[in-house]
Amino acid sequence: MAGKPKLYYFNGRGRMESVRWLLAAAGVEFEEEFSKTAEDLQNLIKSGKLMYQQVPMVEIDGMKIVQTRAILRYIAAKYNLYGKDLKEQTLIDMYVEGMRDLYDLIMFSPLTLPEERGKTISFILEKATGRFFPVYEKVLKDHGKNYLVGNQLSWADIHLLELILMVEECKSDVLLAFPKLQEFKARISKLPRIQKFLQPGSQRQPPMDDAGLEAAKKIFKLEKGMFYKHGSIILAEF
Ligand code: P9H
Repeated sequence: MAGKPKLYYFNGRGRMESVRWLLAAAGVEFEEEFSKTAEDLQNLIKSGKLMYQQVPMVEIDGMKIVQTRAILRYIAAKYNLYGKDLKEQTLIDMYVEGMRDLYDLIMFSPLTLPEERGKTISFILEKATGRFFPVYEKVLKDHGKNYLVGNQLSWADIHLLELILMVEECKSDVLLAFPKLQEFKARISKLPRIQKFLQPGSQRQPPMDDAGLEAAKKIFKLEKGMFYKHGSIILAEF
């Protein structure tokens, strides 16, 4: 019997949070090894376990999977969360990749310059309500089913709930204009495995706070003068 999957990352959401969500929704228990310092990460790199000297990395089924999307796709396919055929899989990819465009804006927002933060949040909310949420609201309205694809739970549903909760952290009443998404959120949150993951004490990570940001800066050597460009906004500079 293979051991539990083991997740290698830092003690925060970042790129690994979607993996935690997907494993929890699949009912799969997992262990975590947190890099708490730059030295921890360097030691992990020296171990040769990281193909690109980067995390996230997940040890599962004798593999050391890196690249967040590759990790997620493997888990989705392995636990029957990736549709029943190629067309459903492609629909799920379309939904998940769209969600990820918005998700990455939120994921990097803690790294935004403090004076840019207001503009970043406004940009996130504008894209959430003007581009992304309308798509998923329409899908649920048009087919009248409980799930986004094939009337069964998939990776797309799990990622959408995670994303909805993250956007609500930016603006709590953001779903006011999206009644189907409100119903969807209530329904999916009540699924036993997800309900358990949403309870305090689970391996779900809270939003990044200042201490977490400082830790991430040190671990990943996010130094002054380095910045990420995403679309037309500078996301972070130190
Ligand atoms: N394509 C931390 C907090 C929030 C968001 C991202 C990073 C990329 C994938 C060390 N890993 C700041 O960028 C840290 C990747 C993986 C890959 C890393 C190095 C990141 C973060 C840590 N940086 O999708 O998995 O960028 O290992 O030397 O690159 S995560």
